[in-house]
Amino acid sequence: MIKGITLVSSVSAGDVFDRLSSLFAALGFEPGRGWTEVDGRGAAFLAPVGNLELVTGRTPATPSLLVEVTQLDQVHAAVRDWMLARMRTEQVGEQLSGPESTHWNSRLFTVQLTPELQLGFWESENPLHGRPVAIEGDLSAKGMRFAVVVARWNAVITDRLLQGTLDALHRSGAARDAIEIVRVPGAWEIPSAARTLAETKRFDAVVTLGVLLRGETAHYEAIYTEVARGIGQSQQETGVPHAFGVLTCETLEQALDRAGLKAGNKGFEAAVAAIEMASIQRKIRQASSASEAEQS
Ligand code: DLZ
Repeated sequence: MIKGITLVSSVSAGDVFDRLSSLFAALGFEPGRGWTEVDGRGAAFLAPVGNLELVTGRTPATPSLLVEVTQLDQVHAAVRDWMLARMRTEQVGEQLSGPESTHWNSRLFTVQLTPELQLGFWESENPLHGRPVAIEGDLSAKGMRFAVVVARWNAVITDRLLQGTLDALHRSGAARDAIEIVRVPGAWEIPSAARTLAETKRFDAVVTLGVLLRGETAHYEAIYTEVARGIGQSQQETGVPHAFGVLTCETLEQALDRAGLKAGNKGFEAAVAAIEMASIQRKIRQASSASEAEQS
């Protein structure tokens, strides 16, 4: 039901109204819906978030009107420049404080814009303050199990992709005996093997590796579509993350570039994605069990 908070501040003269409006616009406030009538005007300035804070037991932050910003020093410089262009230097010194540390792990400066209107601009010293909390995967493969399905077709490339995958898994902490490699004839066979492995539920993730070359494969599109669909379907229906490391290239040279020569190693990248997704799944499950436990 609550839609927002509005703080109304009366401004004595029309020119002050215009000057403050220009300052707030310059600082990046989104303009809201204003109004004009015969005997007065209103201008609204919107911030992405607002809150009403009640405090007891410790000294509240002052002033009571606080604007949270990022890059406090740049905001301070902008306010200072704006004031210097309109008033004497001594006056600026009296009305604008320098940024100072607060007792609530932040830095703050204040500005007396009119006799009635004092604003505080502040920035938290915690860079994550106010950021939405998100579940994100780690890149540690310790304690995880992986299946790697690799096509033998174009083995000169797929062997390099496999090396990249093993490199990423080992460097991220996966144990040697926690990785099972399954070789299949060609890309076409990858989905079926990936699905059989995923259905065993012995793996945290499956990495699929193959190379389809358009120049050498008459029914390239048909194979590619089915391989991509099959791997995606296996992932969705088994719930086990599948990383897609199947290259589709015009030429062998392009494929070599993507297998470690010039454009990174897509096998390495697929393994990193597999680790991250396995970690995300664990975290989502942990968060769900924790919230179920809380509710019961
Ligand atoms: C048949 C075929 C062709 C023409 N091209 C490729 C390719 O570029 N990459 C690949 O991984 N596999 C290819 N294959 C083999 C098929 O994927 C499949 O292994 C065979 O058709 C047997 O089912």
